Amino acid sequence: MALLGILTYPDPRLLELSQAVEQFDAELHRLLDDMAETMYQAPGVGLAAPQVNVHRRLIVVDVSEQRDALQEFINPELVATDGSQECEEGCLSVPGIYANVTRAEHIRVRARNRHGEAFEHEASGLEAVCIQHEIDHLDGKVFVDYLSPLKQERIRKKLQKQARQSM
Ligand code: GNR
Ligand code: NI
Repeated sequence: MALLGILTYPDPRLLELSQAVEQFDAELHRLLDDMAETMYQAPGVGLAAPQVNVHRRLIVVDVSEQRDALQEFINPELVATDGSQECEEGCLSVPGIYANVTRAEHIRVRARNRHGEAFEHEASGLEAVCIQHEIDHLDGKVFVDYLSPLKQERIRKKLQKQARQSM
């Protein structure tokens, strides 16, 4: 297994639209394993492939206390949503920034597992927030996009400055 590098906002590669996974092969399994290791090491509750510069539609999620309930979703799609909730979100690609975002409270996701088998899964609360946050990454979107233009500009400047100082 290997730790993968995580892209940082406002890297333009985070804006790319990810493409569907078509091959459920050993290379995919290695990527999923490496993404899980990277998520646990960070630590984060989810990770989407484009954050590690792989522009394919796969995400890993673990919102459990014990960090022992890994979920993998390949080509995930929201097939139903209900209600709304506000949650303070963070993102491994937007380090040190936290802001409230409103999303659906309950969701139903359709996806494939690592063997290519289709399944559906229902989620609520933080798990639902996390899955919506990860699917956004697949569409080139980060939580900062939901904030006011002024807040977006402040975050962009702050992270650009940090990136310069770490060179
Ligand atoms: O680790 C993460 N925590 C988090 C907290 C609130 C809402 C969403 C998240 S996802 C984030 C990991 C990440 O950046 N995934 O893309
Ligand atoms: Ni994120």
